[in-house]
Amino acid sequence: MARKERTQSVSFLSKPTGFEMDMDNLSVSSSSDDDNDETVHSQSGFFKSFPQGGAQRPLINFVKNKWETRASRPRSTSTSSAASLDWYRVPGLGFIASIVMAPKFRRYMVVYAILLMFAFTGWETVLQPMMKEHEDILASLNVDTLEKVGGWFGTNVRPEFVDVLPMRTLNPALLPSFEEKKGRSSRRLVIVGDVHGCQDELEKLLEKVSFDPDAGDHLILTGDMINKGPKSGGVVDLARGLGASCVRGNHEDRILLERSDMKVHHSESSNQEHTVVADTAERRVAKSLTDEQVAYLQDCPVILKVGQIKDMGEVAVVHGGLVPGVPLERQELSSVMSMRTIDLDTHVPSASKDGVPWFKLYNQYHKLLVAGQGQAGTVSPQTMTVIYGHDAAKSLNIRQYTKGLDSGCVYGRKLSAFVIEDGGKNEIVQVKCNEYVKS
Ligand SMILES: [Mn+2]
Repeated sequence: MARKERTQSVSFLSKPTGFEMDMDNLSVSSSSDDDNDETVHSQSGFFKSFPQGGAQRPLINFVKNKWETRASRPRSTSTSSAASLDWYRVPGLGFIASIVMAPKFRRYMVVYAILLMFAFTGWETVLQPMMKEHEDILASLNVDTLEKVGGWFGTNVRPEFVDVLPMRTLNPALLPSFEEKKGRSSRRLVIVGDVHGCQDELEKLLEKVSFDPDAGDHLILTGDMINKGPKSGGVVDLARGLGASCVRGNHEDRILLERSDMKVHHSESSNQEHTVVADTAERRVAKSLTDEQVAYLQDCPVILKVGQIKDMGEVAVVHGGLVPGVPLERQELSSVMSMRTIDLDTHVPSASKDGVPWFKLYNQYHKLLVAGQGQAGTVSPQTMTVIYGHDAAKSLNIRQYTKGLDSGCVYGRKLSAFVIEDGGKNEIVQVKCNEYVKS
């Protein structure tokens, strides 16, 4: 508005010809204000809407100097408002005032305020926590903190496990070759996440990748192939039939425990004092498995050492995860089957969903290792890529050194396969699943 007013006053001054001022009209234009500036030129007389109070003043009073940006509109000759207009006459201040009072400026201020608010909220809720977590992870891998907490996980004695196979190395003849070949890969590894008894979906997925053991394909299951879903026995039979490799998941562990528990109870059944154990869903699954199926599950190691894969380095398959910097031989087995998060002070893993995910520490550890900033001397400089399942909440989760494949098939989401071909080429293949369990 202020700018417009100025141009008006200029045009008024630059019209010396036909300059006839009707003093009466000038005096009745008292209603003129900011709002009917638009109507100025459409009205018969330009001076009609000229500010009030001019009637009693000599015309020379309307002549402006250039610096009087705002004073082109003397609203009233009364002393009170004349005094309030004085500040416009301070050089510079009038210019600033005209900017601040412009509606466009105020509109922009509102937009800027909203943008600023969004930026602040984003910083507070997303960026800052992310940076904090990253800093904490870096501090966690700093050797200086090792002494403070009295040693990290893996430096203490590992508990004994009975009836559990800790580790196995995959037959190297099954590994894809380092050289890429034309046409179909001569050897492929098809690694499938948590199946949980979803036999139909597993069959669909194998069909989708044209799985053929005779053509050099090998299937690896990342554990939790049984329980929850409808066909636990069927999945085990399918895996056995294909000569698939597997690792022990927390569900295999539980069902196998139920199974051996059942045996103990069975042998003690003559003892009348022993209470009858309730027929839980897990016990029903344990009962439903044949001895052959149980033998197959019993033979699944907790850690499957896959070997060297082009562009991936050393690869291992587990169900839950691995603690970085701890040799495979020293990993604690129940944690390997169940970990989701890790304590940043002590590096003790946990099945809890609350905390820093283990794979974040694991990836950062390897990045430092590769960058030559790791704890040289305490661990092998070799990297280890982990392919795992277990974490349906995080779903498919592919990172540089960790590949999470549990995409929640049994909850009606997807079953995922990580397919590695000759030359280290790899891809994810998925199929949709029926919902067997509400998540
Ligand atoms: Mn699991």
